Amino acid sequence: MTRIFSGIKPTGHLTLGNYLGALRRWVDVDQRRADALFSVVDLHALTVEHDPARVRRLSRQAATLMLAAGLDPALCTVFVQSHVDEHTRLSYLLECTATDGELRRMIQYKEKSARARAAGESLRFSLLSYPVLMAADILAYGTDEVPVGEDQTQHVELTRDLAVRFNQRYGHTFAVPRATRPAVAARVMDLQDPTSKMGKSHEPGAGIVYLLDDADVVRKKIMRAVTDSGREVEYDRETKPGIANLLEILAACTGPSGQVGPDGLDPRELAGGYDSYGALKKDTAEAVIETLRPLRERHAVLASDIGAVDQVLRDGAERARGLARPVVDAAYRAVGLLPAA
Ligand code: AQP
Repeated sequence: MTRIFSGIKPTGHLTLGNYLGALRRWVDVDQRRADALFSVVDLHALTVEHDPARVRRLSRQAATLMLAAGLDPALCTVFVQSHVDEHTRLSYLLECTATDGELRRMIQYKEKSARARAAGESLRFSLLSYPVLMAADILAYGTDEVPVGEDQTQHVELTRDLAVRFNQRYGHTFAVPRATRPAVAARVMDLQDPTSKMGKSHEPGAGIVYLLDDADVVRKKIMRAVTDSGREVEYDRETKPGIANLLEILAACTGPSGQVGPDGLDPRELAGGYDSYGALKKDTAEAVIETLRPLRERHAVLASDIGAVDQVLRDGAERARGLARPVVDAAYRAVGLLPAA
């Protein structure tokens, strides 16, 4: 059976980008067709300055939202990365496989390090090595597919390179995974700056729709979205990034029969139905509100029984450990480390 792994970093409140670019597909498609593991990858939240209490709170909230979105522990494994030691054990071996040059070429590293430097902040070494830990997350489970948004595909490419290099040097140890992406909304952009992605750790959040925003707040944010010059509603990411973003969001939130479907409609076709920006914004706002409504309702129920969420995470970690340990032990033996007696 195909093995799938993917994760969410608890670096902020989950956004519409996380949902449309990743989470919804995990729920609608991936957990039903494969042996899928979904993780709150909390170690990745430590690569930048963070408040420990906030990371803890956001980790639990992310897990609760993943379940509220429809991940079903009877169908898939939901767990917290730091509960399974194999991730960090394997990460070190992969650090011994990766090169400094290939890590410095990662676009996310370049962007985040430039932002940190501009703010006069020092860089943590883990910001550079983070894609190696991500590779360990994936390779520890013999993963075949990694469903991710567009911004993560380069990291999955690196994971493939490391797996192939390791296998060639030390003998076949890892499955070589591939990235899969949603057909639309692979990169949801910030409503106030449609040339940069909607990122959960970006401040301030006026251009970001959070999954737990009230309907009124969602409506306001979308109605105030920055649009482009001209009045034609056309799908063109280059010349009309604001309108293209709204069309993509609308497409992703509106299935052919008015239902939410895994891949939604074609944003180009939708553009033809609008002769004003205002009407497009209004429909987009309502589509987003309806898409998020069931998730918000289930979140309220789950958040009132956090013991049940913690139990799901305990069971998930136990299963994940059982899958990862033999793979990571085999990697330790392959590189020449003496097995513990
Ligand atoms: N704007 C987005 N559009 C589409 N997909 C997105 N994803 C994130 N933002 C968008 C996808 O969500 C999954 C989980 O993301 P992550 O938690 O690993 O963090 P990230 O990719 O670094 O995204 P964020 O939310 O913007 O976090 P920060 O601000 O901390 O960097 C991934 O599959 C991602 O592709």
